Amino acid sequence: MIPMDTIRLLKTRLSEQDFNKLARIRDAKVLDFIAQCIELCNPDTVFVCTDSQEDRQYIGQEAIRTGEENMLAIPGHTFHFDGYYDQARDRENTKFLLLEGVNLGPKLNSIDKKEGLKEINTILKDIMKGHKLYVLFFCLGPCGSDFSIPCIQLTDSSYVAHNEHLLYRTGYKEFMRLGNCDRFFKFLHSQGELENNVSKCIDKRRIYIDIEENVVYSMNTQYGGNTIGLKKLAIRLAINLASKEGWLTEHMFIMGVHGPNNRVTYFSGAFPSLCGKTATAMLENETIVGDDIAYLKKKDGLVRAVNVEKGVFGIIRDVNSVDDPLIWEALHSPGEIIFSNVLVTEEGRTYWIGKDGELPRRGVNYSGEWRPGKKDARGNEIKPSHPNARFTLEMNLLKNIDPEIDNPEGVVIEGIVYGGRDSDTWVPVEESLDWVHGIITKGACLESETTAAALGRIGVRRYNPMSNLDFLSIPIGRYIQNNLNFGNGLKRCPTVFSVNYFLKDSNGKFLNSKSDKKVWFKWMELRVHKEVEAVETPTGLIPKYQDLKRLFKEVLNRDYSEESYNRQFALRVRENLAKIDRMLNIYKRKVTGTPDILFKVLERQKQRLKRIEDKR
Ligand code: SPV
Ligand code: MN
Repeated sequence: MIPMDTIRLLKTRLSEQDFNKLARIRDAKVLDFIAQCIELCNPDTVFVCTDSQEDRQYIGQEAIRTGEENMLAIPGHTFHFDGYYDQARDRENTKFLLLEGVNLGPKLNSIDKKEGLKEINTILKDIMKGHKLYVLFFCLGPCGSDFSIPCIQLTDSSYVAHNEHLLYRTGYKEFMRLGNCDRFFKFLHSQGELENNVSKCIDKRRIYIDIEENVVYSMNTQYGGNTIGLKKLAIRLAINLASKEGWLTEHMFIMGVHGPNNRVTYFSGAFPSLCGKTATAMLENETIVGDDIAYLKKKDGLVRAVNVEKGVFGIIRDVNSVDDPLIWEALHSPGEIIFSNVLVTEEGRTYWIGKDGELPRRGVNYSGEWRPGKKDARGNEIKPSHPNARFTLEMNLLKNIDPEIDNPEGVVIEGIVYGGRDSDTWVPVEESLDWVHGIITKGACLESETTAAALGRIGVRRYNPMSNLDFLSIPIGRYIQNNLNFGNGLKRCPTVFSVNYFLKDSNGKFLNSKSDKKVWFKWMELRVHKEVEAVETPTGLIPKYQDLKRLFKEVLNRDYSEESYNRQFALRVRENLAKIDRMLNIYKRKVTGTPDILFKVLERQKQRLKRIEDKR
């Protein structure tokens, strides 16, 4: 039964047409949530978006009408700017609303639920005055799949709504089909007061997550990572839900690696932001299922995974015609694409750091009018585009889209890869000794030198287990244990690997070129099927020189010298020992509920490394 108050409120605040659209969803919880949000945020008007092409087009038109997006020269392309201080995920103001007595451990940011709700209710009061509220329904994962989670997004930003239409499957019909179901996520977003079309009250930027109620509130921000509910807000809710239900939500791409005789082997891979995750999922001659978030479930003794998205919100920096030919082509062809925080010229062309061609002599970017050499208030140069500038597109604009992307059963995952930005410790590619060794020494010990994707200092080594630290909504120890347990009882357990694209020599020069990763993936594909041998080292199994020499020739038509191999694959004993000490320190002191096995596996690896050190 839907309470009369809810009906009454919706009837007074919505047009007849929009009310009728909502009324077809006969779910009291859905309607109550919408009614409460309308009452609190007080928008001028409400638009209810169904799955129809017409409604979808309306959202795109709204983004232009409101000025949140503007058109570029290529048909279908638009651009958007976030505020100068709103260019990345805001870790500090992203918090879990926790009931008294609930503790997620010291590394996870939280606030007492009562206090937090009071704070955001004050901020949200009347926040949508003068704005239109868009009510949107989506589905995380393919519709009609048991992987999938229906979601409601309420936002007063047509830019956020437009992004979500490119990134997610629409879910209005899914909500109608499911009727009264308890298992859905809710997102409320307001960009707040605007000045020159960007959120003005950055000091009141908050992203508060309620894992009991499966709802996330986001306000006074526009940057996608803070606002696109189904992306990094949903991942936090899904990690908690997966933990309760016995599956995994991972910050992972999914790709098909093409082996001999037309064999396709699916890999998933976790990399912190700006460490080559999208570039890997987009490798030439391979196929992409997803580039950011995967749900993994065990079915009939196999690991199956779906991409929860259908589009890419990718980093545009350094996208160029040589390293990223497929993205490059899409970005230069007509089609619905949103560019955020790039440089735009008078002629409606775009430019970003690392793009082919000449730097324009003037343009507009997230800092306003821009010319080369422009400085910020502290005297630092403002680059033409922000390092975290992005593009949003639907994956059907990409030529390498994998045919299984919408398979409701997902794809079978046979390899899992962990990679971070590491200048001096890990070798370029390495297989773990077994599942537990892989989850612990590669996944749980993932570190990365910081980048521009989150606010804060750049270039500092940060611990980031499974590249999921920013999104964990359960204690880290439990999350590691869930990953360990996931390997139990499988008929075919995925092989766990690490990669490192960022190894440097003592002069700070990269030891690998960007294209080398193509070879590492072909090698891993062969290893999954045990078709090449490997060399055992104290940290795992590395390629044999002869196999890489052959693969470099076959894949890249390049000679690969033994000298390069020796430099790249040398065991860095001191650095590996130092890393183990850093990890032991974190897991002993800063993590609650670390599984005992983690200490044992790391101690054993330490002993193996020490024996080598003693011999040297
Ligand atoms: C990431 O930073 O990992 C992204 C972009 O995928 S964001 O949406 O900001 O999280
Ligand atoms: Mn991501």
